[in-house]
Amino acid sequence: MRHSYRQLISGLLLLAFSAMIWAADLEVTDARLRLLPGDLPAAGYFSLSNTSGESVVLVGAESPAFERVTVHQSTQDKGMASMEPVPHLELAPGDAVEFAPGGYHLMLMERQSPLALGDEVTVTLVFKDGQRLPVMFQAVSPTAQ
Ligand SMILES: [Cu+2]
Repeated sequence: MRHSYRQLISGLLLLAFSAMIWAADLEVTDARLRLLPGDLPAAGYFSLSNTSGESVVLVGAESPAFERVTVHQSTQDKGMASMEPVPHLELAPGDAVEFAPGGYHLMLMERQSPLALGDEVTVTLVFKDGQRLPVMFQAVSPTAQ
């Protein structure tokens, strides 16, 4: 009994340690969620930097607060604004990418419950190698950049 406890505890410590390494390798700052009225999708913006020695590939995101979250890129074609899904977004070691109006963004659809300005929402970024990075986004007004 005592033996299996010890194994359990060292297993947990190992888990905590790997989580710390992950968190140190990927850095997210300025995470905000631009709310639109009614059932319109919300847009998620942030900066992501890869401070690890290896490439990472963002393959998606999910949130308990929304039914669907997708990675999008806004584009301009002959003056027409549109957007397309981004199934893979690769960051080389030392690279950073900005999710901002007019470019990359998270599109969050079908709110599960009402959200107010200032609320905090967890969105988990999912990477190709299985890393999952939970990020706290703050709900901001539709006019915020
Ligand atoms: Cu979009």
